[in-house]
Amino acid sequence: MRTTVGIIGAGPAGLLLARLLHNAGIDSVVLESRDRAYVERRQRAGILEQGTVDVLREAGAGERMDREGLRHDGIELRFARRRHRVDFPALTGGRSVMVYAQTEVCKDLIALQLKEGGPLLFEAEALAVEGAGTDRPRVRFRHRGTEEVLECDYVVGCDGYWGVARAAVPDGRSFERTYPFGWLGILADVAPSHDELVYARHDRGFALLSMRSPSVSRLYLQVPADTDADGWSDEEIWDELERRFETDDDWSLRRGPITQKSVTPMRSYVHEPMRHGRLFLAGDAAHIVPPTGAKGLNLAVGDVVTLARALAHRAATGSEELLDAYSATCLRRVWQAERFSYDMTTLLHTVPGATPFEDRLQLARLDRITSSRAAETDLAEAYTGFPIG
Ligand code: RFL
Ligand code: PHB
Repeated sequence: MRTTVGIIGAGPAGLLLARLLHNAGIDSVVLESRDRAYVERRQRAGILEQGTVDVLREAGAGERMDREGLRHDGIELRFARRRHRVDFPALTGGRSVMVYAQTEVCKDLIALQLKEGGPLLFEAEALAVEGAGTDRPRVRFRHRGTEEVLECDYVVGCDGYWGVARAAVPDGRSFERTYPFGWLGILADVAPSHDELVYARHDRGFALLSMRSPSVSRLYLQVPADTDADGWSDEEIWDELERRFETDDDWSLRRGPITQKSVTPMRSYVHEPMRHGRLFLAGDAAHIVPPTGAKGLNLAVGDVVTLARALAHRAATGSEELLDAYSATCLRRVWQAERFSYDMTTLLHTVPGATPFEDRLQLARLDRITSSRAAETDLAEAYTGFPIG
């Protein structure tokens, strides 16, 4: 098998890259180790930045998103039983975000790829990237029990944190931080208890109220990193959420049947550089952020937009200038998102063993954000998104 761009992984990064390349007249093959149903059901991100929304529309993948996505003009910060709304358009000159789940973005992109794009092979597991430093990089993969080779001009590792592509970038350097807590996430068949996301800091730990649709809620609780989701009964989860979202007014939490629950560990990670020869890394394959800033999917989108532009420039002019700049261009935005995600995480989570002094500092940071327009604007700008490229 031969193609111009071999893409490993059919998460949002790989699928959107294939779509952007297709629109630019560049052929590609996507290899995905899981089956289609698994990829379409994996519960993950829920928030699209304005820039991501624009990219999906321009790529011709925004039709259902525009019909079913929910535009959000703000979030609520909740602490010390108080509520504070951050008004995005007022603080950022009109920017907002969209609630449209990653599962739906992936479903839309898969349908388009199968209808109009190049090959997308499910149950095709990449085993290794070979010859990344040569003109003829290859991906060795296993498809339904048979080992095969995909020969490419370029290979892009969009295979997430646990993928194989990163191992083929030698002499790299990685930067990592783990956190002593994770998120217990639930999906529940109940209308969201608030019309915008609520980020709550509480002495018992962080909680987040999000949603998937007007009738489906998505909620998270900070829990110790080694928590078993099945150790929490539905009633215990609702009781704990109620405590952490408590306010002095008459706000109340709606309960409903929980249809899914799982625990996500939290990690910050960056691999530099994001390229070796003709192998490029994009999305979670190169960097991870804790979910508190809602940045992971949006970072993946920024990477592949930058890469698709560079590959189109190479095809049109023969110049590798933009490909050479790819890693540095992406990393600048990546580190801004790392910084913001870290700040949001440490702002809102309680750390086991924190001193009373550290607790007070955390409340002072929240007080600052909710009383200074400059501090609040900084949060609103970062949340609604850093420019791509
Ligand atoms: P993905 O989505 O992990 O996709 C990688 C794909 O590669 C496949 N794969 C392989 N295929 C072939 N051969 C191999 N050897 C392979 N190894 C792996 C995998 O099966 C998979 O299909 O990476 P990608 O495309 O870079 O996308 C990144 C995003 O998925 C991720 O950053 C976000 O989900 C993070 N995230 C959030 N991001 C946001 O922007 N906003 C949010 O609100 C948000 N909330 C979240 C999140 C992530 C969460 N979890 C579960 C980590 C909330 C949670 C709870
Ligand atoms: C989600 O809806 O899954 C979600 C929203 C905001 C975040 C993280 C996750 O910061």
